[in-house]
Amino acid sequence: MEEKPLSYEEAIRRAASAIKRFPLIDIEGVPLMSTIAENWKSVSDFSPDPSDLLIATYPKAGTTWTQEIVDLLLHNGDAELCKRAPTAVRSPFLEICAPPPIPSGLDLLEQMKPPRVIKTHLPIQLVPKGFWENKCKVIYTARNAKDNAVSYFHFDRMNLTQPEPGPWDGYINKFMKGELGWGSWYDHVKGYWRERKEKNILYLLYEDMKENPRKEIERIMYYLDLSVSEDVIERIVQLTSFKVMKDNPMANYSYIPKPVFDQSISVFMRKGEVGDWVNHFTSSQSQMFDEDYAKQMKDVDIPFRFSI
Ligand code: PPS
Repeated sequence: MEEKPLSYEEAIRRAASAIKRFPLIDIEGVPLMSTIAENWKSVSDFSPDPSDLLIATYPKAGTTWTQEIVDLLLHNGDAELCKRAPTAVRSPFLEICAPPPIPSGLDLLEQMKPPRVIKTHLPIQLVPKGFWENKCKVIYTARNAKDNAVSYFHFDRMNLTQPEPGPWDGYINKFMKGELGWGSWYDHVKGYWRERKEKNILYLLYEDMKENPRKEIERIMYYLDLSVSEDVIERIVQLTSFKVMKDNPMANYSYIPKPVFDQSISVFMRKGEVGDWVNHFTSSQSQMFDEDYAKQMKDVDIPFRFSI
């Protein structure tokens, strides 16, 4: 008798005992989870179809939110259809590799027919060349550095595949030095910003999405050459609000078992706010961060906002 393929959730449950806090390994100057680094060649050789869409972000910048908006736009706001599978299956994470039987991002992509929506946290210089050669559309979402660091800190506490975050004070330093998984936030946001015009990248800011979701959803719609009605846009605004996504089991990562994401430590859909950093940075930490930020960002003018 033929065995039924494992569901994604069940595969993760079966691999849970092999999960650990994987160390980071340097790939071309960028620290990546060892499981990714060990499979780097197959990731780097990935050849997308020209119709594939890439959603690129630094971790915790609003990836899942952007993925949900795109899925709903592609399905004319059909909420039920967009609950057909968890985010990670609907829109696979290109470079992720985990112990078997968990399918890697590449495994999931292989089973799908283009056009596919693909997630990556890779900095622009590590994105497989095929995306540029095939002129794939790319949406980049960036979030202000302080909120991004806070969100990443809480995520690293509960994501038991990531290195121990250690105390917040030291974590800020690791963030500033680019020692966290996927490397420097500064290089990441600058890399995509500099190439956005030449490579036709739609560059979004989390703070703009929060302030005026309708406007940013429309920008995504135009970029994707889609046309949905006003009512559908309004529905997508509602369906992708923090509150609704937090309760959506296909978008809130509640399907990841506790040995991988221990959401009793911190939930994936934590706060979803702009400006939560004020509850974490002391005034001296904030000053030190601002001084370093001014140096690291002096050569670009990306309109980040730390409050709205
Ligand atoms: S990941 O693991 O890198 O894919 O995480 P990512 O999805 O990029 O980031 C998670 C943070 O985004 C918040 N989030 C949202 N904010 C506002 N509205 C919506 N709909 C939304 N969905 C996810 C999520 O709560 C995490 O931020 P924090 O600040 O930790 O709450």
